[in-house]
Amino acid sequence: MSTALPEIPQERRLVTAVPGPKSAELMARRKAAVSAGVGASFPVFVERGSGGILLDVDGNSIIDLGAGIAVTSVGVSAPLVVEGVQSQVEKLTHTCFMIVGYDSYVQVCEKLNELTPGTHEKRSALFNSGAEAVENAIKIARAYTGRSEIVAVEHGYHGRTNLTMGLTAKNMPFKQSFGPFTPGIHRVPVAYPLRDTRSGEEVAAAAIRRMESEIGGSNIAAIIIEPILGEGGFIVPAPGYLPAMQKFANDNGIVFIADEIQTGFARTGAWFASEHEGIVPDLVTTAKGIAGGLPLAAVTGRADIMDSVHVGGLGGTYGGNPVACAAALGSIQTMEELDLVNRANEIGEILTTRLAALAAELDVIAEVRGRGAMIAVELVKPGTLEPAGDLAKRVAAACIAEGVLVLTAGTYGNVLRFLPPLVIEFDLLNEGLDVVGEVLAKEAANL
Ligand code: PLZ
Repeated sequence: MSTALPEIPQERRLVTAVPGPKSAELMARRKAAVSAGVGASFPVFVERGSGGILLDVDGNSIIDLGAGIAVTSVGVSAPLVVEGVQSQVEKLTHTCFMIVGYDSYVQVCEKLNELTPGTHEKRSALFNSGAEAVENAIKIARAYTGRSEIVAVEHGYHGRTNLTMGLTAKNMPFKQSFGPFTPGIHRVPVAYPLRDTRSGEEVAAAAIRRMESEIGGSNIAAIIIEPILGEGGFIVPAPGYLPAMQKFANDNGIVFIADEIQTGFARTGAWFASEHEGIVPDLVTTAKGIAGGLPLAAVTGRADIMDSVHVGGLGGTYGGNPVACAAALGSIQTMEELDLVNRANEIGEILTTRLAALAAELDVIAEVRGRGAMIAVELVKPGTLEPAGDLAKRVAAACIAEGVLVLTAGTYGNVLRFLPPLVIEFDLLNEGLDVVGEVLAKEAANL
């Protein structure tokens, strides 16, 4: 089935200022119709996309270095995702899987059980959003252990629902004025190499001392950690931290949950980021890259844990919707056929080489870090570790005006993060990085 739309050339091309007049008009309508509580990183509206390009409503071709926050790893409207969705939507839009089944739900679970770390027997359950997957992972861990307490880490991000806000570390904009949060959540240190010179093992030991003294290992149902902390600023915990935390969990009958919602599905140059440190989590949460832009999320894990919940305890009207499942199967097939795991590593090479060269010239870059196609630079006031959050914001705003979309992140808002679609052409990626380099040099000079 063909959409008959002309192909979008893979080139940066500006035909108006960005934002152009049509985007400006839509921004005005948005202001009158949409809650002010829903933010907008950029005042731009987009009509189409493909590969590494987003085409805005004014006809500008913008290089996409964000992939909708690590979602469209196979590109926006990837052919196999479009085909899968189109044929599915004609046949069956919904049954509610808890009422009567359809095979694509089972296929997605089979694929998740196969691809997530570890060869043990696994089960999966499907949901709509990352936050919902995290909520369910916590429900499952509590049911399995019969315990209540949950441990999350500093700089962690897990969502915007009440439980997941509680797990999320950063106050603004995620938690401010939305409390109180659910009880039973504790936060322990994470190894943040740039800002903490201790080894991964030392930070884990401090976290473990805290858990033992303040909570008691036997009261903890789950420890939840992102193997690379996404919204927190692409913090790669110092080596040894994750294995030590997992060992403590295993030794104490605690369910170890890896939140791979941002890091999963080929993004970091492995199917899952846990693999980089040989971690085999008890449960893994996934979303974002799983379905090429359709809303789908999952919890996958040890069969005995996943099956410990009473029948009917997990579900929801739309979880694992057939159209979203068809998109996931198209997205996963694309990743396999195009070997996007390997491509993420190639993209990572380009990103780290180019950004390291920039860091050698610009003393506002304190660190280049990340894995695969999940790379960031942390910006500081020169000669200090004082975060330069305004600079990151100004760079992102100036980049979009030049036709390059770059996202910010970080507890202090001072991180530029690069999450290009994994299908982006290397020339286009390099052109995007040329622009970022020029803009950063110019803005840093005005610090
Ligand atoms: N866990 C690790 O990265 C979503 C949030 C954007 P949802 N991250 C992007 C924003 O400002 O809301 C995320 C994540 C990790 C959970 C989530 C939550 O996933 O699909 O946004 O609910």
